[in-house]
Amino acid sequence: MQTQERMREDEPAGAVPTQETEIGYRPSEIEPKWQQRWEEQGLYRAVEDPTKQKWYALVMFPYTSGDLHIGHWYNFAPADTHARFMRMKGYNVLFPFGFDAFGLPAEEAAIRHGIHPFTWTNQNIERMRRQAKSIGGMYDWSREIATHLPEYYKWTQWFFLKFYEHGLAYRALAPANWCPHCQTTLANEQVINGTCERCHTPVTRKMLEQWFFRITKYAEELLADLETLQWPERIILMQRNWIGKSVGAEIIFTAESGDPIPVFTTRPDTLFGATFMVLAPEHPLVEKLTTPDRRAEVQAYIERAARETEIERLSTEKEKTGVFIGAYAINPANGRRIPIYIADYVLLTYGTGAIMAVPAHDERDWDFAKKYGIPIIEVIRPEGKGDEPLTEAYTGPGILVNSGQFDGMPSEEGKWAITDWLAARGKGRRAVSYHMRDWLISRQRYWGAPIPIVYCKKKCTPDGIVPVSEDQLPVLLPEDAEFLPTGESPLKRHRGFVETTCPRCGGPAERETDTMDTFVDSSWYFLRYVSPHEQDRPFDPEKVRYWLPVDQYMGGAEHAVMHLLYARFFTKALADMGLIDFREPFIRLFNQGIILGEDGQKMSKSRPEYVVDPDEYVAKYGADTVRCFLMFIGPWELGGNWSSAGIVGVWRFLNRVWNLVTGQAEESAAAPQPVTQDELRRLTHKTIKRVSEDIERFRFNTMIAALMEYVNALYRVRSPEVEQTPAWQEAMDTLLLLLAPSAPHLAEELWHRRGHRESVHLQSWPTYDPALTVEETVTLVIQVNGRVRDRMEVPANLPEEEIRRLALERPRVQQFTGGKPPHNVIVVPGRLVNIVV
Ligand code: ANZ
Ligand code: ZN
Repeated sequence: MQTQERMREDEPAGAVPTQETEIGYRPSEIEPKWQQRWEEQGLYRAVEDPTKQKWYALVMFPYTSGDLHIGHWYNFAPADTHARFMRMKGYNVLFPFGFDAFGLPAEEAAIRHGIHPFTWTNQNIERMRRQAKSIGGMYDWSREIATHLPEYYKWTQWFFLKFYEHGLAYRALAPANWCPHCQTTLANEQVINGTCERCHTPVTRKMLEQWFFRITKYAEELLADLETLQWPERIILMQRNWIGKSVGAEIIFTAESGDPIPVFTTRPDTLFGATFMVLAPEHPLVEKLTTPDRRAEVQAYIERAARETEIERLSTEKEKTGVFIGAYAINPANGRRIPIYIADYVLLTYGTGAIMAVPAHDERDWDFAKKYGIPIIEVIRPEGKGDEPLTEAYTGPGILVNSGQFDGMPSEEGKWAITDWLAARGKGRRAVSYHMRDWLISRQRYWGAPIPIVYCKKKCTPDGIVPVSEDQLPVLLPEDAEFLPTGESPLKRHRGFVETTCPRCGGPAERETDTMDTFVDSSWYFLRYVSPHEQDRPFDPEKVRYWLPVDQYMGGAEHAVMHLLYARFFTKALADMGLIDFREPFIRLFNQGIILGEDGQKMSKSRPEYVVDPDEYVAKYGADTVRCFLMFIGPWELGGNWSSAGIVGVWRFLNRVWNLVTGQAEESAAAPQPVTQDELRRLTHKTIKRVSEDIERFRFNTMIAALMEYVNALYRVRSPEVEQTPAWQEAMDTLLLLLAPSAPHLAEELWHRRGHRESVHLQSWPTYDPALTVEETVTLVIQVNGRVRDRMEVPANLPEEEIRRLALERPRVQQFTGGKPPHNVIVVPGRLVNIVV
């Protein structure tokens, strides 16, 4: 192979193809050949170069589930095309690849097949790497990372220690989302409509000592900086809603026992109408305030609520239930004595876990008050309403009534007047509340990075929590652990792992046995890529300064509020620690759509006949065809249906390119259309313009369509004479350059066959001459039976057939032909059309 290649490289540019070209387009031969050669030449290795503008393009690294499926391809192939384009545009492009390798599926597969998660994961990586290479992407494989390797998770643990040191990691007893099937806790973000995002089992709550990351500290900045991102509007909206900022007041009620009970409300204007209070069943004051006669009933209710799923608790359909705890509180506005209840519709984890209930102006409170016979006092009256009793809660704005000195004030003004009045008396303040909760990161499962904490038995720190010292990292995950799910971490039963000594006092200690949520691993992987082999630090700060932030991130919309929010939080936290000097990781984000099955339905394992295996198509048509077909299928953000007929069309197109460039195209039956060099150059330059603009805007489908039109036009004008012209030679080279990002192997092979020595992927993106791209038009005179009847303006290069069709369709012409088929139509290019009837 190599000697043959060298011979060909000695040929002059544009040389007549040699006998080797007789074999036709065979991707199965050229694709592996070029992949190997590119790798040997280190063609895609990214090196810092301060003289060049950098471009960090990133695809979301795949989870090591076993196979690269068509959805991965749909992310990776167009992303690669864009990255290649940027490189040809002169950017210094970093385009790395890696594997997200910890997590539950590995553990489940291990249990099912009796294979160790480590083995299972490594086998999958082998396989997926091979598949990823078959795409022909310009990945810099020297930078590959995998999150389950000690060399990687050492730094995940190091970041945990940094977070702990800076008060951003803490341990707390908290009601955790608990999936009874997966036997582990879940982050709020992993609970979808009250069910586990993995197995869809309804999630329950369990009080557990858990590790949290204090993401709420960044709630405001995470919200505000959304404005600076070039992200899909939909994702920004989802993050904004997830963070869920509410503006209102914190108001301090006082129990008769003297205990203050702060509440969060968005409606301080309704304070005079608060006729009862509700605490979350898990609220710490419940135990203290409940009177002995109410204790049994209260206890039973608490137990019932704990068994309820989130769905049941939040359901608006569900009848409101609650229990009076026997205690009363004082409304700070009017001194009124109001009863305290517990009810499951108040959540411990929002606001202060307690509410002032205003039945006249809140629907839930209304239902509750009706059911338990609690007074309803109207305090907001809409314009024009009299003092007749309410028939339902009025939740809109209005004028304050029954509100002492605030009567007559508009409710919006009343909100702040009442809050400021309370604040002056030490009974409240303006407050905001965020729906986002701190990120629960501990998992009671085996296959994750161990949390680097020990519990000192002598309690040499106040809480007995001692971080592992940095030089003891990584805390290795023992390979010989039993990993059956029991609800406790499998590491708990591994004595060799658990028993250790305290890094501080040297006394006996036990290790934390929970592992970290895999989203911790993926919150910083984009930093690791810039210096993946660093042994003594997570990354080289100089290289980070050069490459980061990521210029273009590309992946699925399913990560809207988990990965994308966590990575933003990590970035801000690291910036505050002085480790990096930017505060947003991903400047631009693109979410590709979904590839559906041939029948327009989602591909799923339950209908294997509709699941497309990309490997099969690569074997049949080559990666270039699969790449181009995926791009051609529809707008990238929308996706489309797989079509086995459609892919054949794209396969034919690439064959036409092959035959055209190698000179193997068959003579067409029709005579070639006459073309001047100028016209040919116009065609070429217009195509450059279209293709450039389309790739820039991720409009891959119209980009491929433009190339197809270009090839069709070239076929039409091709003749032995035209093929000798410089304009044709320009067209051939341009075609290959424009095709290089999309069909990298084919373009490379043909580029070399045309006698170029250097890789097509090292060439500059072609530029167009604007003067050649303006549309030229001519005015044609239309005659019917020799008499001028009409005129029309058409593009100068419009084919004769088109001119004929347009002329016959014109109403003026039809008047004179009576719509009858003409006897003859004569076209004099650039001048006139004569219709004979
Ligand atoms: C009194 C009030 C009167 C309220 C009224 C509303 C209407 P958002 O917009 O979601 O922030 N609330 C506060 N903490 C809660 C908790 N832990 N569980 C359940 N509900 C809670 O909602 C804020 C409102 O939700 C708060 O304002 C509070 O009810 C309730 F006419 O306070 B409001
Ligand atoms: Zn100790």
